[in-house]
Amino acid sequence: MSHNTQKKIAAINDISGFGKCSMTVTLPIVSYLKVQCNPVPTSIFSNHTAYPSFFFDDYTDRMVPYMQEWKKLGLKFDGIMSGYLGSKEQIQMVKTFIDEFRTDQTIVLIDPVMGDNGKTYSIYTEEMCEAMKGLVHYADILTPNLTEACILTDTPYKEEQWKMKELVAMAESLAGKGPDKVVITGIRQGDFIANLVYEKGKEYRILRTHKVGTGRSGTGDIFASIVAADAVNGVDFGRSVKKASSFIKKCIKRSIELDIPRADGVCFEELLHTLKIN
Ligand code: PXL
Repeated sequence: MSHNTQKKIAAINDISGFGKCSMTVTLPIVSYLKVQCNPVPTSIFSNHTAYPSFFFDDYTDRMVPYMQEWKKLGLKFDGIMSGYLGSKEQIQMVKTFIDEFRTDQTIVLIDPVMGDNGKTYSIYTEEMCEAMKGLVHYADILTPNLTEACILTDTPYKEEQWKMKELVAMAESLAGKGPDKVVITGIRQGDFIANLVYEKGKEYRILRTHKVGTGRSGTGDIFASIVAADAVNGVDFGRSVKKASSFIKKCIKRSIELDIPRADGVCFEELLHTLKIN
């Protein structure tokens, strides 16, 4: 018997008590997709940082002893994923975790959560953006939104009018740093939202869905959670991207019906049962 018989993903992320995002999204979604989800908390927030005020407790210095216990248990992970990281030290901690726990079989997904709509999130500094560039080298799968892809490749941000050539150049530049698979999400194209899917050795693809409503908090975390669990389950990358974006679209529609404020994220619980395992 071993602790490593069931598929599992170590999820390095914060816990935000309110405003559905990060760990509170990843845990249920990864579990629903039949993969054990093992949280590595980076910090605890009363609510995420898009609200005008929040309480924040940094967990960075507790992360090493936490990991050491997992080492003692001999835990091995099919996947390691990271999301929102609140300091440059936490970004370093993710590197340490990957160095300690990655095996030949481990798929590492880095969601370089840094900002949206052309702006960085409130506590994100220039120094952290630089540190995040270093973390890209550790990824097998990278899931930046358009803003994050621009920051990571030093490309000026613009809202629309992206030429395919420019988007592919960003994806290629990011893949050049290590990841085999890159998806740039949230590209506005008129009434559509597009994702650029880039896989080394394959033709790039642009996958579009009809835009509904406006952007909402936590949707990037839902996206990354589905893609990470699917990757561990052996689901084709393009299929997984399609599945994640159509699920998010349904969640946004339902959240509009229920009149949920944008910052509160999406009511994915209502629709989790519609998510396909493969
Ligand atoms: O959804 C990304 C995210 C996660 N965690 C915290 C955040 C954000 C985005 O604002 O503030 C604490």
